[in-house]
Amino acid sequence: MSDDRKPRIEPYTAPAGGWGSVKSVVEILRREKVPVPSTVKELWRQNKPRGFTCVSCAWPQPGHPLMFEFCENGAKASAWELTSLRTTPEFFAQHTVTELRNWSDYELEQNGRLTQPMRYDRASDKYVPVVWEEAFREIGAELKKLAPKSVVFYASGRASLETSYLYALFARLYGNNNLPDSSNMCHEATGVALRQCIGTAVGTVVLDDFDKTDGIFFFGQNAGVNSPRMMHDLQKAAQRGVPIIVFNPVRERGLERFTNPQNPLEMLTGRETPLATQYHQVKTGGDIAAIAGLCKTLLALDDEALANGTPRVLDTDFIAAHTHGFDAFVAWVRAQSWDAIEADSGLPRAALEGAARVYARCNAVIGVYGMGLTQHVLGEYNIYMLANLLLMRGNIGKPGAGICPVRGHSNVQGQRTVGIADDPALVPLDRLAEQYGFEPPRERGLHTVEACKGVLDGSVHGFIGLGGNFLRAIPDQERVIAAWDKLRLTVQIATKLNRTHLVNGEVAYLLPCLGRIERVVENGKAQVLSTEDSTSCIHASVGKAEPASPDLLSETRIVAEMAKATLPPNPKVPWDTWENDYATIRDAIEQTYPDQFRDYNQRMWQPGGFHRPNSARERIWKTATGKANLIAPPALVATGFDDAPGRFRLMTMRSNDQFNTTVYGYDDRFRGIYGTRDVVMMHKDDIAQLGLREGQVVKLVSDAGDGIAREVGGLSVVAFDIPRGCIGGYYPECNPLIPLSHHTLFSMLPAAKSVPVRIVAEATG
Ligand SMILES: Nc1nc2c(c(=O)[nH]1)N[C@H]1C(S)=C(S)[C@@H](COP(=O)(O)OP(=O)(O)OC[C@H]3O[C@@H](n4cnc5c(=O)[nH]c(N)nc54)[C@H](O)[C@@H]3O)O[C@H]1N2
Ligand SMILES: Nc1nc2c(c(=O)[nH]1)N[C@H]1C(S)=C(S)[C@@H](COP(=O)(O)OP(=O)(O)OC[C@H]3O[C@@H](n4cnc5c(=O)[nH]c(N)nc54)[C@H](O)[C@@H]3O)O[C@H]1N2
Ligand SMILES: [Mo]
Repeated sequence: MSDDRKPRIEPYTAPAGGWGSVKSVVEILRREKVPVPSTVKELWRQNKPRGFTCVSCAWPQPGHPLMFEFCENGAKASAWELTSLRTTPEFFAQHTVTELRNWSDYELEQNGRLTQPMRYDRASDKYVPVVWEEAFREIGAELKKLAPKSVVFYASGRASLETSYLYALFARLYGNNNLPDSSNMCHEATGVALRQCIGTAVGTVVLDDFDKTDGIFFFGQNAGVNSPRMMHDLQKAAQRGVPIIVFNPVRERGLERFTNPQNPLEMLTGRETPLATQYHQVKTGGDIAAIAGLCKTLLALDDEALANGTPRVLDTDFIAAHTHGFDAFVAWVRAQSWDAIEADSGLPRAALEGAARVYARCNAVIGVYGMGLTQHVLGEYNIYMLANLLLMRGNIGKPGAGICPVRGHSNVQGQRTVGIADDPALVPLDRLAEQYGFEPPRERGLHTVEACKGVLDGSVHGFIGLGGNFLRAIPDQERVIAAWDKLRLTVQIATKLNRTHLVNGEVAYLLPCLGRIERVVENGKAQVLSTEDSTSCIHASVGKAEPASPDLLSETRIVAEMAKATLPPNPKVPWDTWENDYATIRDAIEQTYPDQFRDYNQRMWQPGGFHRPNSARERIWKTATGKANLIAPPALVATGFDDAPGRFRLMTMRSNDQFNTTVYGYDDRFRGIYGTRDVVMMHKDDIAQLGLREGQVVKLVSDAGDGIAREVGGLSVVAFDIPRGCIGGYYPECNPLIPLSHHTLFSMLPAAKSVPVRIVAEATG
């Protein structure tokens, strides 16, 4: 496995997509030992009406899909789930949990799908098989003994709307709002910031807007890797001559040029579409300054237009009718000097003026963003700034324009829609109270960072994980792991073994579930699930593949059974009906959210799904002021710490060969890094200045100044095209370097894209 890897650094010259993509898919099909014909049959059904929603990213399904509506990374994610490899009770009999902790993330998951419910036996330090009934009985008995406020119900963003609704209801009936989710590490800043400035928690763009836009501004999102189906929409736009302006510290190949692997002519002729018309390598954490430069230029162009009597550059009608805080924001922009903007963005004034001129020429602009904006201490202000830029020219609430956060997990947005939220203000508690005849908890629950703190201070006693790899995804993981075995109860619902399952509470269960591609039959009837994508479209997802093992249960049934074993009977909460007929769960969801889910059971079959109402799209602003708010930031730099000699801004990145903590392989093809993830990417002048050389082994040491020692060693120095003072390392390997306290100001989202570190040469060099 990992042993025969030969690390190699070599620039990648090909476009994103193309033959490299095909090769990479063939490689994973081989490694997962999947029968190719049946896998191709499944891939054919991916993202189609009556097919299944891809388990990888949350990019929408078009109403008229391509023949194969999937991408390289979607195919990898499907192969990962359809694998013929199995992690059986025999496997667990052969390995102690302590021994498995020495396996890499790759090796653990590469071992294949879990097949049977398992219970951790502390005496032998092994997982032993258990029957489902007994597992549910003991979990229920344990939960009844624990204080409800001390139990955490975590969700990774993959489980369906149906399962998520039941899960959130279970937590509330049990007695808490402790519903942290992967969104707390991802786009929570989006929810908080967009509610403040435009009065919705989600983006305003739908797929159709990409056909109508005449400018795309792209901040900190790596579409070629993390939402590759979006490349088709970007390619179409580029071919129409739409300018695509990118702000990213790193030159991501997927944003530069693309060959569509599904277009035979392009593949055979090697034709590629250039994508970014301008590429600005902003400093990590420099987007507030960069956008301030764009806004400052717009004001200057508008001043000129006023003086010359030519058409205004600002959309003054929109600003007057729809916005609040415009004058204060303008005063702030005018007060920022070009010197400061250039220094803090790392971009020359002329480059920012050039980008702003393109923006001023476009009638309808989409602002796209991802983790490059959210995962900073001033993450919410990054988003306010992008919204400010869009609002200056009325680019929200008109065709072809809007703000487009690209969500992460395939149903992460949907989980929040149906109640997975630590903030009860986001949930119609009164309606739940009436529907189910109980008094829901009204106080805030724990989000991810607080849940970790609760484990550290001993106030959390139980943890249920609906998917995910919590202990690998969080910051400061070594500290949290060290406290984890004080928990009384840990329950993990999962498809594959990961590191989180190897750190257990006193009573610990590993419950294997069906994946989304697999057939779900309940009460003799095939069941359907549904999900919500990045553009708020909700569609059915039909799994048809043969389950990985006859002993797997659906996530929906697992949640319902745990709830039944824990809660007193309540005739208004029909768990039995729900787990036997998922359409009745959708009826319950519709009853809780009648405006959002009208005719749910019918409309989810519409090709492309049905769109949830979005007030900002209609220029109705559900904010405190009743208007769209322009909000000025407190600083030009989003990092939340000062630069200092020897201190670097570390951004933790995803490779092209992973899905979050799932490592598919060790090649980051587009970045030219092969066979290893143990690297630190640095500007060549920084390497020289520190007296290091390429290939030298170093360690990164936390420079958070909080007195806690954190380091990650064994990293080879790679010379990389990245701004000076900024360095890159991989997530999750670098997570031990992120202090739990290093998070956004309002949403407590770990600031994984600018972490203060120092670089220290290791003796072995
Ligand atoms: N194949 C695959 N698909 C995925 C995932 C995966 O791991 N693999 N993960 C899923 C999930 S949960 C999520 S949230 C999304 C994540 O998808 P993205 O939002 O694309 O997340 P990242 O790759 O972490 O970082 C995005 C980009 O931000 C840039 N960046 C870093 N710092 C800054 C900065 O300060 N400013 C700017 N402008 N850019 C910056 C990085 O160079 C990188 O290109 O993808 C989802 N889809
Ligand atoms: N340093 C750093 N840290 C980060 C980030 C970063 O950019 N940098 N990104 C953050 C982001 S955006 C996110 S979303 C989080 C991700 O955090 P999580 O969502 O917790 O992690 P994943 O890696 O997506 O979870 C992978 C596991 O999910 C399980 N799984 C897969 N499919 C299914 C299924 O269908 N059902 C069930 N029940 N289980 C399943 C498998 O067991 C697999 O091992 O990490 C965050 N952490
Ligand atoms: Mo995410």
